[in-house]
Amino acid sequence: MQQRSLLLALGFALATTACEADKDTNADTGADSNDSGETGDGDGDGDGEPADTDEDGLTDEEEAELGTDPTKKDTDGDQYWDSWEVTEGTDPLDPESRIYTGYWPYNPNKDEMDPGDWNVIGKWNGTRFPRDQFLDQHGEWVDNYDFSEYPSETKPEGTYMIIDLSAVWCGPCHTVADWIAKGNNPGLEADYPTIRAKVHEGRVFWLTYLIEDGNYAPPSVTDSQEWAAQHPDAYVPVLADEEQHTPAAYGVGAIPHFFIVGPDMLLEYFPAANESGYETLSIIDAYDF
Ligand SMILES: [Ca+2]
Ligand SMILES: [Ca+2]
Ligand SMILES: [Ca+2]
Repeated sequence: MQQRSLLLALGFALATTACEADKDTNADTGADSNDSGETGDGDGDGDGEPADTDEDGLTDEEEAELGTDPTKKDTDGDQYWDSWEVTEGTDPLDPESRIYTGYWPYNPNKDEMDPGDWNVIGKWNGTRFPRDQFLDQHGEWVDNYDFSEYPSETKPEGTYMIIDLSAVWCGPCHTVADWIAKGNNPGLEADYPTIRAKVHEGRVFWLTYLIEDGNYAPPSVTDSQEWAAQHPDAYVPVLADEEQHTPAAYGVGAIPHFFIVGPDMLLEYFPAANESGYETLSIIDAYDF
């Protein structure tokens, strides 16, 4: 619960920052700010635009009908803006009704992005990580492009992702997952001393893709659930790649394998054939997020 609260607090901080301090950041996160001032009186005098005082994408009038707060982007405090919940059919007045049970981020603009294509991929920097959906440990379909363009305080243009290809049969994969979740591995902690903080402070996303089950077969949602139960971490989505798209496109001989995807969903770093996947962790560790 404490970890969830931290993420919640981060969400609040972001919303507050965007709302009160810097209207420029709003453009990236879905609020369609018009030319009226923050304290617009709502009469639309001259511009004809209905007022959206909190710039959450719902007009004050719509919010009055819904019962949501026209001065708060996220009325129920569940991290998801009121307009996003309306779009996705969840209840903006109920914090238990959320777009993702796992509190994963959400990008309302993802449909405007190039979705890429699993049949046209590359393993070099600047190529696109395709859009897809995967079942997480809560049994929900997760759109991987919801992690795109997600602003953090230090990276307003978005948050980078570590893509972790793991398998149930893979002992070292469990070792890494357990270290991320529990911090119980002095060797890994010494090698990559800043990674866990970066993951748990929302400065980088860690996405675990299960690419095989315990018998080298395609994974299922049950594998996601059992993995997350063994290595519980509220910040890490465990995604069952049932279709095995990621290993087909990005697999190498050894796992765990790690690569970096930018907030634009373009590969930021993919280890060369002669490099260890762990090199990715060194780069994230050294990077000043
Ligand atoms: Ca509004
Ligand atoms: Ca609102
Ligand atoms: Ca809600």
